[in-house]
Amino acid sequence: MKKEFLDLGRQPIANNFVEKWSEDEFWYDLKVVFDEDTSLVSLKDFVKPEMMFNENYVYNTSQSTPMIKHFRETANKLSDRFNPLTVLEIGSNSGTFIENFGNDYSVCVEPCDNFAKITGEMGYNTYTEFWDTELSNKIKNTFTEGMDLIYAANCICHIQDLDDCFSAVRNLLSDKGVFVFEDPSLLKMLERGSYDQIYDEHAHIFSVTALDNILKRNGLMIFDVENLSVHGGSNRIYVKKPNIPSDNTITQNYYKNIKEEKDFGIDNFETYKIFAKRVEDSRIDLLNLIYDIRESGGKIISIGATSKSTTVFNYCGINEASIECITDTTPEKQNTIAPGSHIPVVDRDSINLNDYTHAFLGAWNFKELIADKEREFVENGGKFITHVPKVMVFS
Ligand code: JHZ
Repeated sequence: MKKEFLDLGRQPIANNFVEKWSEDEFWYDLKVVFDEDTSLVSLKDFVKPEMMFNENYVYNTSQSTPMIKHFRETANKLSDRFNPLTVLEIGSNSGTFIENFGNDYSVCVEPCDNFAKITGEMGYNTYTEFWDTELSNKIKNTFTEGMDLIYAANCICHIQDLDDCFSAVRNLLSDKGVFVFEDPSLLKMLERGSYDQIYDEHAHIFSVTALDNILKRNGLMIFDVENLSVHGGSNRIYVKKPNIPSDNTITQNYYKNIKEEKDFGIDNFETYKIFAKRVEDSRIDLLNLIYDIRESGGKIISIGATSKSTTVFNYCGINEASIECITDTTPEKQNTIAPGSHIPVVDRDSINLNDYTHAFLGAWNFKELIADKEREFVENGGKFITHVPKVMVFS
């Protein structure tokens, strides 16, 4: 039984950064539901995957130095712990994880042609397709023993049909195989009020509790959970087939996470109603703050043209009249307009930050890094704005 608790209004495709406005910009209703049976939080209406993940997809993990380090460390950790011979990555993007493994026994799955081309050129066997049972069967024709490690980062929560996704994983895991995936944490989102984790690509926001329920019904079990700081708080979930001999007994971390979520009320619809009220308050606070800054002659810029900021700007009705432009380090996002809000996106090096009094952190998850890079802005009296965990100004 799915119950709606949040309406974030009409929204465009979160990563559809285009050069100029077009009349056929796509809009959909961004509403969020809670499933009483599994405790899964999902979008009420999904956007067709091909509309989001195609040859124009702009989010590139190689553009983020902290994420390159994150994936190198993750690859080393998983190699040391599981010593996999065969590795498959679902949603391999520009190859920042898989490049840490040799290409003889590694497979990439990536539906966005622009990124599939990159890992293909790096010598990895790349399937330019969406992950599903059919593809899993196809790969099994070549890798008959199955894969020792199936990994995915910020990808499984993009997959709308989780039952098909997990049975495809089960089908392709070798006997000693592990499935490891990481996505933003629902608990962290609820604690931090970071409603901007919700956008078209995130078909679901995962709790360990909901994953536990859905994996179990697909013949898989969680044996470990790690809490990560990336992307504003993520969980890394370790999964295997039950009854398969393995050194991986269920860890205390698994029980700790389930208990923390239970204590927070992750399985209780009331929790989501409280969150929805907080989101509404956040919107009012942000609009009031922007109004006050503009009234007193301030000028606002935004840093990081993120998927998250697409949700914030369109939910709050923020446009160029309030925030003059957005800077982003990704070349493909520069000299475009942001989805829906149409705020221009520019190269950081093309503007003087000191021309602005305030900088909104669209990439609040990189707050420390950005504050460190932009010390001069603060020294000259500049201030940052964030809405996480609440709307505030700081320097
Ligand atoms: P960042 C992406 O969301 C999309 P986004 C995706 N759907 C997903 O699931 C999540 O990640 C987890 C720029 N930047 O990582 C680079 C600067 O300009 O928060 C990026 O464009 N200056 C896969 O889009 C953006 O900000 C900087 O100093 O919300 C950050 O995007 C830094 C550090 C970043 O993900």
